[in-house]
Parts: sequence; structure tokens; C-alpha cells
Amino acid sequence: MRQGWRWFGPNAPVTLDEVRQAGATNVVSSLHEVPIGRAWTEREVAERKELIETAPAGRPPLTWSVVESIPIPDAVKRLGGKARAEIDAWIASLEAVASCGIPVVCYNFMPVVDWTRTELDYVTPTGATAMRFDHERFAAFDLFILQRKGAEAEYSLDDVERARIVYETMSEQEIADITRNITSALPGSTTEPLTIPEFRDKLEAYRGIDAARLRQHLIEFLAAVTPAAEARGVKLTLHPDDPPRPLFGLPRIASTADDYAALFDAVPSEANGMCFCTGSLGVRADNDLVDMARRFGPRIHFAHLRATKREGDGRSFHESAHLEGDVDMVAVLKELVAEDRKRRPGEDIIFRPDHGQRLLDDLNKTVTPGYPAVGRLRGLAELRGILYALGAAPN
Ligand code: DNO
Repeated sequence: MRQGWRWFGPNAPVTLDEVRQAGATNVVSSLHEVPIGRAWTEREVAERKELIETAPAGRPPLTWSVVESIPIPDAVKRLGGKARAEIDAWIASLEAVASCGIPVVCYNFMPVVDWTRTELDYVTPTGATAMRFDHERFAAFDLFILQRKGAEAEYSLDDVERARIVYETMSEQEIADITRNITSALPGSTTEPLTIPEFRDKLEAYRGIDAARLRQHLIEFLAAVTPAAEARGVKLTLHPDDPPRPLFGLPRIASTADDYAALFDAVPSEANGMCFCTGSLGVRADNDLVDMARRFGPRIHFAHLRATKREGDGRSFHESAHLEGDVDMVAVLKELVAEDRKRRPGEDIIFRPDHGQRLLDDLNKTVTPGYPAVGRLRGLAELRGILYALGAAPN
């Protein structure tokens, strides 16, 4: 397995030397500055690759081996194969990536909002802070801040009452914070930052799109893009929904083993792969991650390794330290290592320590939410230790 690290580009607070110091060898990055939907050029990708891969004298080299993500515009999610111009632009970006020799592309198919949290700095007992999704606060946002039409029907009476109490006790600052956390697209998101009226309009644009239709649109998208990926030897890896359940009345269709099985059955191309994100999938108690890792092994080309801890009623969760959540990381890694051992050289699974708590020096610094250096360094070190213990020292 290869040790990756998500790097947000030349202006990111974490430098490439720090990536090296963490022990990672592979970089996961994107052209984050390009507006969603605009085709990437080969030159742009080549320039970024050169920046990542040209090591100063004496430094170990880094390889840009995963593009996370080429964002999929709304039109594709709403219209499927009919969004021909948007799909063609996506394929052009994919071709640019392939021409630069980057073998893995990550993407997701979450409508309107990508990964979603209600709190970015929830204080844990040690003083480190973690990202959190609190169901009551989320409902308070949906029902009383966004005031989404029809939302009440999707919550129990008890949920609505609790959300009302939470909303009534929120300060103006807390309202502003939760609004920003949910609508402004967290780092790495493949969705646009939105104002509340824009958010309502976007939701409206999805009216009538249920899970079956969204799935059909993803299948049409995959049918259109996998031939190009296959021809160029690129693996596409679908990131799971985070959290793995519908939000804002919108369907989500990459949340469970059945969801992924349906996509692999519909589009068997070997380019149709999975980003195995333990933190996202692990939020659902009914997802058996070890079984999923075994079952979908040959489709897994990229893994996000982190853990979440479910709270109370099972709908709220926070991001725990990498080995302290609900995910049995050792058992998951055993499966990934077994798969990796079957692979040809160069086709090994690339993993990255996904997210990290904010701790030590990072508590006093500006950090990219979810992606502080020290918490991720701790996560990578722990994961690497497991791999050594399994006799599978990573590259
Ligand atoms: C969050 C990330 C997501 C992910 C995209 C993949 O930390 O896991 O933003 O990159 O959903 O397309």
C-alpha cells in the first residue's frame, strides 16, 4: 500500500516538506482553483505535477498519484447523460490527468452539499478539537434557519421539538457558524459555496429527483466516462456519501454495500472503482466495513482511513482519533493488505490518513478544517504501525 497525503496546493498551510516529514510518498491533490465544470488543460495539470514532483536537492521525491476530485457539476446529477456538454468537459479533464500519468481519480455524486458537519471545533476531553455532526443542530438549521419547504414532514415530532429548543438557545454567532459550516462548502468540496437563497434554489432544482433517478444519472455518467478512463488506464473511485444518508430531502446513493453493488453491476468496467472511506461509511452501524473491504477489494484503488464515533441516538457523530472510533481499523487494513498482495506492481492501493483532530500546535494556528498537519501525522503514524505489524510495510 502507498502512503498518501491530501495537499491543497501552493497556498495550503501544510508544505510539501511537511508532507515528506510525515512520511507520505504520494500526494493527493486537485486543481482546486479551477471553477467547477470548466475543463482542465493538460498544461495546467502538468504544471501542478511539476510543482509537486520536482524535489529540491537532497529531498525524497513525491508522486502525485490521485486526483481528488474532478468535481461533477449539478447538471450531470440532475440530468444524467443529457448533460452532454458537462460530461464532455469532465472527460477532457480526465484526459488531461491521464496524459500526465496520474492513475487514480476520486469523485462523488452528492447533490448540493458534499461532506457536511455542524461543528468544526468540538472540544474533546483531551482539549483537542474534532469535527462533529450533531443531528439536533442539523435539524435546527434545516427547519428554522434554512426553513426548507416540506422539511417538517421528514422529521419526527420529537425531532422538531428538540430542534426548536436548540434553535431558540443558539446565539447569533452560533447561527452564523452553523450556516457557514453547512453552506460554504468545506475544504475539498465539489460543490459551490452558497447563500441561503441560493441554497433554497438549488434544492428546488432537484425537485422530483429520487434515489432511483439519481442512481440512473450516475450510471449514465459512468457509462459515458468509463470507456475513456479504461482506454487511458485510469481508475475512477467513487467517494461515499458523508454522512451516508439523505440530507435536505435529497437522495444519496453511495452510502451502503447495496448502493455500490448496484453501480458495479450496472457498469462492470474495471475503471469503475471505489474510494473506500472508512470515516464516511462507518457512520452507519449497518455498514459492515470489513465485509465491504473484502467484497469490493478489487474495486478499491484509493482508501480514506479515519474513524468516527457514533453518539447517542446513532445519528450524531464526531471524528475520533484514527484508531479510537467505531471502525475496526486493524481488521479493515487486514482486508486491504490481502487485496493489495494480489495486485501487480504499481497497482497497489493508495491510502491517506483522512482528516485529523486539531491538536498540539495546530490549536494555535490557522488550519484547513479537517486537515491539520499534526492530527493527520498522528493518524498516518498509527496506520503505518498497523501495516508494519501486519508485515505489510507501506511504500
Ligand atoms: C472531505 C472529503 C471530500 C471528498 C469528496 C470526494 O474531507 O473526503 O471532500 O474529497 O467528496 O469527491
